[in-house]
Amino acid sequence: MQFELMASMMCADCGHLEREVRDLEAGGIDSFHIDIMDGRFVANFAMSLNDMRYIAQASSKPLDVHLMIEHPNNRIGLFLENLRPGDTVYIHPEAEYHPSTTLQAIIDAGMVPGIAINPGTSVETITEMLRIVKKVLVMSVNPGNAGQMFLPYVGKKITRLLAIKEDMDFEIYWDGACSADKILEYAPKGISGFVLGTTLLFGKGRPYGDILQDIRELKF
Ligand code: S6P
Ligand code: MG
Repeated sequence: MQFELMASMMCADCGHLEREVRDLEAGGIDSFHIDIMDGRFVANFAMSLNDMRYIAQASSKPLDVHLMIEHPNNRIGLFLENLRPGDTVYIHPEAEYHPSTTLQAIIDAGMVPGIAINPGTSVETITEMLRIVKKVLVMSVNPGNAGQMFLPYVGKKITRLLAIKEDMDFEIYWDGACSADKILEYAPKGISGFVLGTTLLFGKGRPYGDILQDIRELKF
């Protein structure tokens, strides 16, 4: 079964960020998920522009930048100028007056455009954006924190997105409380990748490579 695994770097040991990046890369992670928060769109501060820059330099793997900031268009250049073509940038349409303008800036810079959608955001309100994005990051927890419980009502929205993804040409990614049983259930249905945080990858007292190998060897 083909699917991508992304490491949620806000869950990593930030006192040893270089080692964390190295160990995750050696362990076979596909990309680094960077949660940028401004304390306004969400009531938390996670990673910063500097953390993102540092990880971009420390690794050759793609970055998956999840902007949980108000009005990302005001600052989008700061992020884009520090990324490589092919890195993904997700904005929250709920946080922007003109999300399609911001998405166009991401496309023009050569990055992969994505939207991250909150549990309470319906497919109807984002349908037009599905025509221009390549990736949809479905939040299965409310944004702002790691270590939360999966919100089961998000499952219905995932089913609806899976039904239209081929026609509208986008891929679906999972963010929040990702467990092995969710990968077993949703990878065969067509979810392209999963963000791994405290639920499955970090703070387990096991090498990342062993955990990632166990996930790759799940019996579908
Ligand atoms: C939440 C953020 C996520 C979390 C991730 C953590 O606002 O966007 O990327 O870091 O969900 O994973 P877990 O397994 O601790 O929920
Ligand atoms: Mg995230």
